[in-house]
Amino acid sequence: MAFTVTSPNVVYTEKYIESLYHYETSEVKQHGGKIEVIPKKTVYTFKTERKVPKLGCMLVGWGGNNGTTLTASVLANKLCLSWNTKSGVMKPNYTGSVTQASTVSLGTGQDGEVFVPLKALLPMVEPNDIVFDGWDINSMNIADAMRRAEVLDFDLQRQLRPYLESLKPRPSIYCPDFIAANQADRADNVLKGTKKQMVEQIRADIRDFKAKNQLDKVVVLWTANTERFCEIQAGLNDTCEHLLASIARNEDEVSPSTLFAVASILERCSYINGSPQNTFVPGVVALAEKYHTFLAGDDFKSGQTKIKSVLVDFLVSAGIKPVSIVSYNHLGNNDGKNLSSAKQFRSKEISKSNVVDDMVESNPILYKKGEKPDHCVVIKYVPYVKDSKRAMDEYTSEIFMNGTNTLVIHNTCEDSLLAAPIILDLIILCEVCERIKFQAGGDTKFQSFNSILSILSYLLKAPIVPNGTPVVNALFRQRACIENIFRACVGLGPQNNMLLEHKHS
Ligand code: NAI
Ligand code: DG6
Repeated sequence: MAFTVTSPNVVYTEKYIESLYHYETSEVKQHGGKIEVIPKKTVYTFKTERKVPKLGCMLVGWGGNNGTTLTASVLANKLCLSWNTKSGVMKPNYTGSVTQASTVSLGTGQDGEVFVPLKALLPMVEPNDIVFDGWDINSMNIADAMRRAEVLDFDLQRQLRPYLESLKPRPSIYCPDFIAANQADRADNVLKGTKKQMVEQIRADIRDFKAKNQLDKVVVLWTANTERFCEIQAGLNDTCEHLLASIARNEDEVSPSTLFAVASILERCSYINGSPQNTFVPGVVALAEKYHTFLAGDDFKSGQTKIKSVLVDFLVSAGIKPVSIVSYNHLGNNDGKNLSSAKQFRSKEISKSNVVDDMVESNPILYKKGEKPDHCVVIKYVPYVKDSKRAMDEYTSEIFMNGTNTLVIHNTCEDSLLAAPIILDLIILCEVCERIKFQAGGDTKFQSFNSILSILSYLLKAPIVPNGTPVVNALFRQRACIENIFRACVGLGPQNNMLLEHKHS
């Protein structure tokens, strides 16, 4: 599926793909009720390293449903296993991964439009080559934890067991106050000592993993329990100096996830937050900027929210006005158990609730300034359904001549089978971004993307963005951002869907 671009603006050297790219945007000025638009062009040079590194990923919460499902599924793919079910023999795949299972159009050839996998746009790490490791406050090995998750078919588990039995999560940082009290009985694999000592241990773990597996790079990703929000206070976590001093003083309000982020940054590893809590306090962001490492978060966008970020975009951009969105869901896995506690539910409620803001604000014809649809999010813990989450959504909209339209969606799915390919995409896309450098306009030096890697927003419910950057939640705008930036890296213009070449008479 490899392709080359033939253009005076693109050079393939042994080490890099270099492209000269004309970025077109517009500056908008508003004065006295008038809007003036000034088209702008900036010349960018992109330089992407071609060598794909040997990549390791360390999962915080490795023994959970997501961690075990991902590790086991990648292994099943790598070993090309097949397994029996009541519906027949199954084979592993990467369905649900935007890098592995979705395509992009390169243009039209003699036989029509040519599509390649998104992963073919730039050299990317193959999922089967990623080495996994991680931490968990629970000591269960990955084979037993996979069984506890009850996500994968028994015959597949049986075949994977010999490979997974020897994988044991490293002891982790446990501060009971940050996750639900109902998680206490899992905590039998915890680090002792001060917060500073624990950060040092996590750093040592990263170095140990890297050395033992001869890895070029490690990405660290939080897929552990949702924590409560931590407080942001001047002197505590508002600057990197204050945050490091707070860790040295063993301050209670520094959360385990923040400690993991700090350890990762200090080891120059990108850190991804798959849960909703506010790990990225200002001190963490400042530290990442200081050490030029990437941060991405918050909270995997897997099911109900992904649909919301398509449906509301469709409605609002069709000139229809959603006025009430009610999102109810129940699930019976350990994530649901943790979220049955008020403070942890509140973190999730916040990340699930802001996802339509940009779409609503984009349409002042439908919404007055500050007006929002009613938006209610409910999560209930029902142990019997285990990982098979049920999500029920009701969208009520105002239509033509004050009519009403109500859409109801019922979505049943194993939560971890939605999340695992998203985790994979986050890791793979984050890594390729580490190899992209660019020079804009008259810049003399090449630079990396901003430490807050907003290009990964597509995969995240509440994307964090650099200060002053618009937050985009609309799913296809987010996907277009990934595709068009990667196209720019190989000297191709953005996908504009104009098809002008077919509109001549
Ligand atoms: P899980 O509860 O099965 O796994 C979490 C694991 O983290 C558990 O094994 C637990 O022992 C461990 N853990 C808790 N605190 C820890 C710490 N400080 N250090 C290391 N390990 C720790 O949950 P699941 O289903 O795997 O989800 C993981 C996270 O991903 C949750 O926060 C969830 O809200 C989030 N998420 C999941 C989505 C999905 O579709 N599955 C989508 C969006 C977010
Ligand atoms: C219940 O909402 C539990 C959560 O962890 C979700 O499963 C997860 O955040 C996925 O949410 P969504 O909205 O993307 O389906």
